[in-house]
Amino acid sequence: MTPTGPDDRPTDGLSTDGLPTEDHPTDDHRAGFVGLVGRPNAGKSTLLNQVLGQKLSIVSDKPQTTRNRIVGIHTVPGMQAVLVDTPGIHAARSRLNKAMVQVATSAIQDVDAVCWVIDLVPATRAARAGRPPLSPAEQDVARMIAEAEVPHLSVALNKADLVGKPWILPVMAAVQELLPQAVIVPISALRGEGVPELVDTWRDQLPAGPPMYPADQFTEAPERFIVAELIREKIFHLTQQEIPYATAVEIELFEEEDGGDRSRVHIMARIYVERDSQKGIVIGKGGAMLKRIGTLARKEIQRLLGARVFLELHVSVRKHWTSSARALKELGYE
Ligand SMILES: Nc1nc2c(ncn2[C@@H]2O[C@H](COP(=O)(O)OP(=O)(O)OP(=O)(O)O)[C@@H](O)[C@H]2O)c(=O)[nH]1
Ligand SMILES: [Mg+2]
Repeated sequence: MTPTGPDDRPTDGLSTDGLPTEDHPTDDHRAGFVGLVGRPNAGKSTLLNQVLGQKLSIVSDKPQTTRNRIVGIHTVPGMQAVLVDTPGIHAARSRLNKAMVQVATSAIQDVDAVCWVIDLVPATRAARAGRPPLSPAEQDVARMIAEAEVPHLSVALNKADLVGKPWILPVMAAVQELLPQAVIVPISALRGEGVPELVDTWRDQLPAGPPMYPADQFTEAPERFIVAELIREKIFHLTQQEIPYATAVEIELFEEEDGGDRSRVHIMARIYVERDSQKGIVIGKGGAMLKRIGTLARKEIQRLLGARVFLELHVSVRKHWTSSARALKELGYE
């Protein structure tokens, strides 16, 4: 006998004929966008890379490393979480920095769930000293999130590997007080601890729906963009003071040789700085600095492309590019 009455309707999302009903999808596959936001240097890009299990977004120990919205696609059975890495939220003065913060604030509006990444190191240090764990700058981020009325919120208390466990509790309490709806997860984005729990939280928060990207696609970012970023990362690692912040990288040539079978890729990139003195530093004595940047970048680009890479770097001065609307547009920042 087949059940037909309203009371014995199957509850597994299937109609009696086994086809999906409109309000009960056949499976509970989840798909949607998770925006990673927070202060500069909190570990957002490290978290993105850890979840993807591969390097997509560049990372450095200097703040304001990420300048663009970078999409990483995490596909597992039952879920596709499209992670949106964003620049750190900070008090911005230059046109470049304002554009960066704009990227982050608009990402908050555009996603299904927000994950606020907090660096536990300064937060626990403040707690130990009897001060409020969240700095005024972190509280500004909380306010921004609260005002955006985001549908779902998780908070990743990051760098847990660097702090004493008992001191995480006052930070949790401070976050919970500001944002009672937040699901708080202590993690180490670097080592991966707590990250599966965080991903489970996202799964619960994302809407039901089919995947939006093919399962083998891990990003929306073009290869050229990632290549330019990898070069910029080496400049962040190898130079100091204002140099990283005065630098942009543009790919001028990206040519697959040998009939496009990817056995060798010829890349020409131009590094822009704002002043002659900066150009001298980036090139270095006898070209030594540029050579170091090139050697380190080439290794990672080869890994990314799975091909031998011939990398040519040039350095040019482009005065005041960080404040020029036209330059920012051309360099992909506005
Ligand atoms: N020990 C430790 N270091 C971490 C962890 N997560 C990130 N870091 C380090 O923190 C620094 C900043 O990491 P990023 O991932 O670049 O931070 P971000 O939030 O993307 O920074 P911006 O792009 O500048 O906004 C790097 O030196 C990372 O190696 C962690 O869990 N533990
Ligand atoms: Mg970053």
